[in-house]
Amino acid sequence: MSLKSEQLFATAQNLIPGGVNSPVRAFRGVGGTPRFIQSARGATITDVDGKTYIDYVGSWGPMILGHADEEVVAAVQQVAARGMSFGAPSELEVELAQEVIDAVPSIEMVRMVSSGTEATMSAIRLARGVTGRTKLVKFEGCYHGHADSLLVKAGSGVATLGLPDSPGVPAALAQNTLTLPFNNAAALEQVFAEHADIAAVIIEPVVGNMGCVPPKPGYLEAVRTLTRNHGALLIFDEVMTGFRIARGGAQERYGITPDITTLGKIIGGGLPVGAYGGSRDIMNSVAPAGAVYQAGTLSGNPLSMTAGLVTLRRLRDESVYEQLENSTKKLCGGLAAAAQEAGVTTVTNRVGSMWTSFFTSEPVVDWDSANKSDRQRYGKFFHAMLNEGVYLAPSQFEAAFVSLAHTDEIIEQTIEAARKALTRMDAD
Ligand code: HOZ
Repeated sequence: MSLKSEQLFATAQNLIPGGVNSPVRAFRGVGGTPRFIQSARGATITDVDGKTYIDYVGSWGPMILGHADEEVVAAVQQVAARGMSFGAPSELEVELAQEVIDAVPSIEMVRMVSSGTEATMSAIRLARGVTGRTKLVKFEGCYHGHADSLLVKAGSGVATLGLPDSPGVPAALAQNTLTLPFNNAAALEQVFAEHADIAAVIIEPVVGNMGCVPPKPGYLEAVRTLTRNHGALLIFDEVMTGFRIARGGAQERYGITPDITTLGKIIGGGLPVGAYGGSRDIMNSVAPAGAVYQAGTLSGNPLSMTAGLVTLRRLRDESVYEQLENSTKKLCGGLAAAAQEAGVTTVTNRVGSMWTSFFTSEPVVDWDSANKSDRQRYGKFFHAMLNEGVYLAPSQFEAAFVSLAHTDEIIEQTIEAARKALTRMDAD
């Protein structure tokens, strides 16, 4: 029973569109009532009805240290007592900028904003400003936030709700976004042959927003070469992958240098943040150094900077990535074996501590193959896991995340829960 969650959801639906402040949370991808969360600690979250779950959403990526990490909480409390926002520069912004620049190979200068959406929106304006070109290339099933030019064949909540595009996006704007299949270099080559006016190609180098979909070997290299040869900028959207699949993100893991990188999630340690960065030359085009305008009242606020700084400093130790790799590998191996034992066909994709089990029999390499997944079966699995005390993403088309608080014991408990859930899901 989730009585209090049901009551809260009923009330919320009268007050907030769909009862939630971000669509995927409404459980429409899996059915049922969203759990209203009261608290979280380490690898677990506890709902208002007092049920505790092992959590693989991790606030959609930021909680790499686990929830309510003591050091992060203490630092944020201390800083909050000295003032929560100044609308003027502070030392913490300089420290976080330095931390990001030291870690992310292609970033020489960085600008802080307040969300991933703001970061990608600003990165695109910058690319257009620098190149003097208009068109943008994105990939089907990739999601880069909810700015107008990016809500075309997008993943995440848009895919979950089955919305092709969003009303309210002017056709004139959508026409400037060219959408191609992910993992298909020939399609990108062709689009460059047909359009001379491409300012930028924006890509999730490892997609998280149609579920976890890795790049095929050589694909990112081809994207880099094509963009360079055609004078377009390459934007890596590392909001999810930054400090997640390696300290320096996908660009470190795959050895590719983008022109502009967007960040978010982990760099705010659980508080609202986004960032975009690149070479000194490109970033000096941003106001007030240059003419491309972008601003924000809460940008670089001391609370987000502090939570981010404490988090990133803890991630300096390379062994954390080894731990994440090993625990997620163990988890995904266990889940795949449990599915096989139960006679349930799944395909599990993983890069570092990002993963998704797709309810399909074919390799998932792009949106078309992800979209072949059986959403209803995912919904059944999701609820069976919830009954066993494991909270997964309430959509087939979202990545799951392992944190440093997911111990071996917690991973084993999850695999055991999956054994039961996969055996019982069709009976429920
Ligand atoms: N679309 C977000 C994840 N890819 C979900 C955001 C949220 O609901 O918090």
